[in-house]
Amino acid sequence: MIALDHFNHLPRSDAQQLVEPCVAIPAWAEAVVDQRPYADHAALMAFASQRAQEWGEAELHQALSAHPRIGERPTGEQAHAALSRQEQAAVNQQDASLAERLREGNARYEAQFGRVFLIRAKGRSGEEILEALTQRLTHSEEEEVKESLAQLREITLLRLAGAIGE
Ligand code: 2AL
Repeated sequence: MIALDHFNHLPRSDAQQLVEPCVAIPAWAEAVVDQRPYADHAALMAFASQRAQEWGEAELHQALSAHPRIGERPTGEQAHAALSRQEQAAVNQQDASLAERLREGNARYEAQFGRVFLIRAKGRSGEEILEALTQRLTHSEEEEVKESLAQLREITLLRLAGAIGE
């Protein structure tokens, strides 16, 4: 985590490297970097959130490349892989029944909506995630795009707040 004042003064490419793992939407990361300097942390978060409100279905598809399935913790060294592992820390990997139900749920979701099930995992247990997945299978496509984008915004802003402090 670096301080906002430090972020404000980083060379553009360094600032970009810091923000990129928050979400695989380059236009958003560029906008957040180019809006520097921020007067305070709240201004950073407000701008980042405002730009995230502009996302639609195209951005959702773009972003999913950096979000592995729930239950499939990435082993890679990339910054977003490490973040994803931390976010899924409360999903019990020793529970074989949970792992199987998540695998089945993910497969049903992907068959229905044609993309990976996305949820802000931080602070949620595996059972809570499974419950949300089951409920979301009852959604229409339109409701589900809206819900997935809301979850993507939460993940992104949590990652940003974890990367850049007060
Ligand atoms: C993720 C992820 O990588 N982090 C998170 O909160 N959720 N993935 C997902 N498919 O929902």
